[in-house]
Amino acid sequence: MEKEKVLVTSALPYANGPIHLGHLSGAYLPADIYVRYKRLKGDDIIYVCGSDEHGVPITITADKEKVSPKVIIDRYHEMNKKAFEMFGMDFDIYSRTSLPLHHETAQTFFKSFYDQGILKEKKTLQFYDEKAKMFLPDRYVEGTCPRCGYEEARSDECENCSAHYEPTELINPKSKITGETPVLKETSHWFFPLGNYQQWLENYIEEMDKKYGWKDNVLQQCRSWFKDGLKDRAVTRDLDWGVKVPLPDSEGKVLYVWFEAVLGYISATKELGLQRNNPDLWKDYWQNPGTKYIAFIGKDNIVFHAIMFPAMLKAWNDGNDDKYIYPQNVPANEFLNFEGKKFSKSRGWGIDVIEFLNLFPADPLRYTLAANLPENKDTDFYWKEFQARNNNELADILGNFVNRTFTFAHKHFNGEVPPKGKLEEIDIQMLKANEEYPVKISALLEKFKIKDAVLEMMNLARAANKYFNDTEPWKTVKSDKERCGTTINISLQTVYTLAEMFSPVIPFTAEKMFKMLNTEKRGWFDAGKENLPPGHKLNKAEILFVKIEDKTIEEQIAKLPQSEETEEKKKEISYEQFSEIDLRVAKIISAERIPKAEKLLKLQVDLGYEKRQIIAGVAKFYSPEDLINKRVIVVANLKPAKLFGLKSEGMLLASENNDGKLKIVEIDNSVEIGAKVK
Ligand code: B3M
Ligand code: ZN
Repeated sequence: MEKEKVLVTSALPYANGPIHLGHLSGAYLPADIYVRYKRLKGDDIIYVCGSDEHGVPITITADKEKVSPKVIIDRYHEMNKKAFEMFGMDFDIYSRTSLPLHHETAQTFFKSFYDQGILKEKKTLQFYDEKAKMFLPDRYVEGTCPRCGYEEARSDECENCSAHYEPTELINPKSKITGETPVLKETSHWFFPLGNYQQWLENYIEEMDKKYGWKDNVLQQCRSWFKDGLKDRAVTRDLDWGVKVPLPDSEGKVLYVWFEAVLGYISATKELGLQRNNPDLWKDYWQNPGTKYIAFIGKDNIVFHAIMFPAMLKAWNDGNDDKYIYPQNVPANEFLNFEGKKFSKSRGWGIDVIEFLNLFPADPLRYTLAANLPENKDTDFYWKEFQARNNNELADILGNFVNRTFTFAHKHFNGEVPPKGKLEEIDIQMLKANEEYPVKISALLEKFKIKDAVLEMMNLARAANKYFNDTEPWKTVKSDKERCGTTINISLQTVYTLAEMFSPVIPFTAEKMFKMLNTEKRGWFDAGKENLPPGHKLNKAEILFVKIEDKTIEEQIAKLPQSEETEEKKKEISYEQFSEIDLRVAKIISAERIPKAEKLLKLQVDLGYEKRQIIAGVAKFYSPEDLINKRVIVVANLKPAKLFGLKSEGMLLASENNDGKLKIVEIDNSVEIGAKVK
């Protein structure tokens, strides 16, 4: 099999808080499994990651704690690095974007774009806090939404009604730093003309998908960006913290964090080369057309990795002699939730990685997360599932098989691999499975179907247990020792195959298995061969998995905040207050999408006594056809509002899950249109 040259990156986590299980499932564990497998296969691979140490969230945390951003990034860089180590991440380097090497790299890119005349300078009006003497980034300004009246709207978008507007439209803006009313002041920024690269990007993505099969969630997001048309993106900000803009007269300006963070992958590879006394190492990957570059990320980072970053690399390549490669695949995952709700630091919902790994070993967590990766849709971590995966799968299937095999080898064969006797069909089938599984699992891993690959690994362990049961060595040990030896020989070969197959997922356990087998890894495609000659001496067995008791899991569940603490409850109202709301049954007569408003649908509803137009934020959950003729409940006396410039006279009742999914409250046809709801 031909060796590949592979470069793998995982999104650089913000050094702004501890990573949690959701991060692991999104961009880190799948990449680690892939990398470990590739290494076993003998491919030439490097795996690069590090902390993203700039950006407004970090300065906000620093302000809150009244310390410098440096204190924050040092704290969380170390913490996350340690968490990744405990979790068994096999990075070649875990770098950081605050390093001078990264600043230089990012500035060189910016300078090249500037010198090529690619960047456009534009003057914009931006909020300025006269007391703090600084321009305020979007997240530093809060005010009342000009569309729906929500009072905690951000300066350019409202999370309540999803409206986007100009900061100048925000009502009653307040600086989050001083609480003062900011003024609008002119500033100028550099814009990257992403639109100029749209055609190229569309071709690039189409070609990559054709050749390598991109994931649907990634393609869909990209296509929706293309449909809207790519626009100029500001790549500078008025801020102190970050990579300085390398131009004269740009005091107080830094590169936009996303512009430089993606380049952090390159800087980290440069640092790796320096550590290995091979300063040109990075070129051998980033500028080698023979390298396959895979960028693992979570779904919220798709636009930056599948659109922005390739466009930047293209812009570099257009104007320089040294040429970068582009991501060959961007296998983005959806999100992992925790016990049915989104992870939330502020509500205490979820668990940090270090906290978890102080309680349980890494492998059961790795296995549980890997068996349930959010590859195509959001998934959940449940404590009970974690317990079940550990007890019923790792311990009862894999652990049990290894344990039975070793017990027999030590008790009846002097701790040595017994020779095989004459093979029966069942033996031949088991040996065949040993050869076939590595091929099958490899095909899945190559396609980033990691969850399916993990399922197959456990299937091999299931098959092995069945083989052990069906050959009944506890009987043959008395009646036909040679026959018993055959079972144990083949079982030991299978323990070897399992150790190697499972090692990308549960590396700590696999190490123990190799030690017990008193041998080393041979490499992925040799795993299924007969690796242990008769007479090979085994080491003594170790316990691979400890069962987790109900009480241990219940303690963890009990630690979660009760729903009252996580739910914000509204204040009591009187019956009169409630009765002021005019709720009516209405029929939806027509529904259509609103261009540029991804979340909204324009509905015409019949209230019996009149027809109304309602703009409803349900476009993500319903297509217009779904809604026609449905009977719904409408707040009929709600003050009319304008959304996206369209009149909205009323509101539909809908329920909202913790993950933000909306479901419209429906009522059946036996109820008349216009009926009052009380
Ligand atoms: N730090 C966002 C995140 O942690 C961002 C990723 C950067 S990748 C270059 O999700
Ligand atoms: Zn709003």
